[in-house]
Amino acid sequence: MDSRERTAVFEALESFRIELPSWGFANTGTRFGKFLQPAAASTIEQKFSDAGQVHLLTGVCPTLALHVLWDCPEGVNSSAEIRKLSERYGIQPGSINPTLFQNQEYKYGSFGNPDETVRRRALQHTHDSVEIARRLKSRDVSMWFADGSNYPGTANIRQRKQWFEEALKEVHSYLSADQRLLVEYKPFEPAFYHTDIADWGMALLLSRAAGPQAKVLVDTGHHYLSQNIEQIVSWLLSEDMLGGFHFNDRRYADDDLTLGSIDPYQVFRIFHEILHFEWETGTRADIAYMIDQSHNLKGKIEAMIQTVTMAQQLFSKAALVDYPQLALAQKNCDLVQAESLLQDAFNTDVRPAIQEWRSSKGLPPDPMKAFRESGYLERIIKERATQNSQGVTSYA
Ligand code: RM4
Ligand code: MN
Ligand code: MN
Repeated sequence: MDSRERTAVFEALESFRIELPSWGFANTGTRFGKFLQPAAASTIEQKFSDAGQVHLLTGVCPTLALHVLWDCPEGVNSSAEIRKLSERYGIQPGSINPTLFQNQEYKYGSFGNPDETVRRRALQHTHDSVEIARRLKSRDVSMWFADGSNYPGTANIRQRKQWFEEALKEVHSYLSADQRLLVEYKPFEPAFYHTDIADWGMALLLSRAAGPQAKVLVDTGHHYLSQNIEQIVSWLLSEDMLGGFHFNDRRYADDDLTLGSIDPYQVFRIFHEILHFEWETGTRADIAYMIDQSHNLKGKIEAMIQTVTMAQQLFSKAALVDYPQLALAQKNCDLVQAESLLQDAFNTDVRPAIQEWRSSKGLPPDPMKAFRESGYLERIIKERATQNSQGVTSYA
C-alpha cells in the first residue's frame, strides 16, 4: 500500500461512525425458537454496558439505537434513566425507533389499520417517541412498519397509502427543526402478500409527502434477491433523500446476518457509490450508518465487533477507488479499466493500515482479540447466566 492509499484509509476512518442496535445485544431468535445465550443483555442497562464495550474497543460506535417499547419501559419518563446510563457507559442514545408492531392492537396494522382508534394510538406512541428523542437529544426518529396483508383483496391498498401519508405528515409536524424522520421499507415479512411500504420508491413518495425533514432509510436486508441496492443508493443520493442505513447481510430473506458475511462486494459497491457522490459533488452525504442485526447463534458482542471491523474495512477499500481515473475510464467507455479500478480497490488489503490508524488513536489494533482478553464476557456470563437460563418471551 502506497502513501496515497494509506492517507485515503486514514481519512476515511476519521469520519466513519456506525450506530449499534440495542436489540442486537438481547436474546432473539427465529420464528422457530430462541437459543438463549448466558451473556445476553436483558435490561437497558446491560445493553448500554455491552454497547459501551464495543465502542470502547473500536472507538467508532458512539451511539446506541433504541426501540421504544423494548428500551423505554416508562415511555417518556424513561429518558432521565437513559441519560444516566448513557453517561455511565460512555455511549449516547442514537436513533429512536417507535415500536408499532408487537401489541395485540396492531394485528391488522398501525398507521394502515382500518380502525381509526388504532391509528390514533399508533400516532400517540410515535408522538411519545419523538418526545423521547428530543429529551435524549437524538436526531433521528426511525420508522419501520409491519403493516400489510397476507391475502389478495383483504386490504384497500390506496386507502392505506392515504392513511400513511396523513399519519407521516402528522409525525413530521411533531419534529423539532434539527430532527429527522427516517422511513424504512421492506417488501415482505411479517406480511406476505403486500406491505404498505414495500420499496424505496414508496418510501421516497411517503417521505416527500411527510415533509422536508423526512428521508429514506435503506435496510440492506429488505430487498428482493439480486436487487441492485447500490443503484437505489445512488438515486436516493441524487434526490437528496438518503437518510441512513440499517446494515446487515442476508442470503435468503431478512436474515440479519453480520455485515459482509455473505457478500462483502455488495457493501463495498454501496460505499463506493456514496464516496463517488461525495468526490463528484465535493459535499458530505449526511447519512446515518446504523447496524440492524440480531444474532441467534454468534456471541452478540463479538458479532457486533466483527461487523464494525468489516464495515471499516469495506469503507476503507471503497475510499481507495481512484476517482479521477474512474471518471476518465467512464468517459472513454473503457469498461475493463473502469471495472478494474473497483476490483483493485476491493482487493487491497487494508487491514494493516486500519490497525495503524487504531493504534494512532490509542485503540487496540485488534478489537476482537482485545475483547477476548478483556474478561468482560466471563464477567457478564457470571452476572447474567441465572437470569438468562429462565427464558424470555419478547423478541428482544
Ligand atoms: C425489522 C426492521 C426494523 C427493525 C425490526 C426489529 O425487520 O428491520 O428496522 O426495527 O426488524
Ligand atoms: Mn431495519
Ligand atoms: Mn429487518
